[in-house]
Amino acid sequence: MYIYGQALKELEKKVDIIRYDYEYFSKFDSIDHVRTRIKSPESIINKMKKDNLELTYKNMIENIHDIAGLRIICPLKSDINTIVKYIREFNDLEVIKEKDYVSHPKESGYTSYHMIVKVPVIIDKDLNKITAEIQIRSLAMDFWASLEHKIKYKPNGEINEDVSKELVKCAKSINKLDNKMVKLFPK
Ligand code: 0O2
Repeated sequence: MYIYGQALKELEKKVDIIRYDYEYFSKFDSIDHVRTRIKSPESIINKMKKDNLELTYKNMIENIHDIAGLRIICPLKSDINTIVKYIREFNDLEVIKEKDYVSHPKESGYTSYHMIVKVPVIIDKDLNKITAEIQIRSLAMDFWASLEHKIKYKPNGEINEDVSKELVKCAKSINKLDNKMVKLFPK
């Protein structure tokens, strides 16, 4: 997993560049904070099983694109687009997939922008292109998503339907609140 850790370090350097550049020219923060994680072996195996993949190293490398994950949390929903544009501009990052759950929220109400990128990493003088996932979401949606994720993946199983419906309603309210905040804080 060392190589994924290196990929995340490279991505964090890019985030610092974005942060510095944006703040210098606009005098606003476009990034509240950043979190990184390396997917646990258990989660990797679960995902491979869910996708009906034979548990081989090759299948893992080729199909599991979120082993290295970096999450960028923005104060406002409108900052998400700004960050996406910056990421696309890095010549040495190859964007291989994008999912726009901001324009098209998931059924759960989840809104976020996901990008799968290939990050150049030099290990022992060899250049490697490592796949990583970048998730960009608002502070308010991060609050919802973190709790919802915890509730959904409770060790003692399924959540009941009423709680599930309430969570969808909460996500929709947060989305409305996010849109209101964008109007109150035009940049
Ligand atoms: P963790 O611990 O965050 O990694 P794919 O096969 O990759 O195309 P997948 O894996 O469903 O399809 O990808 P997708 O839809 O881009 O979303 C994967 C990740 O987004 C999840 O990772 C969550 O982090 C986040 N996510 C997506 N939908 C929801 C949602 O409804 N609620 C919350 N809270 N998070 C969501 P993991 O692997 O679930 O977990």
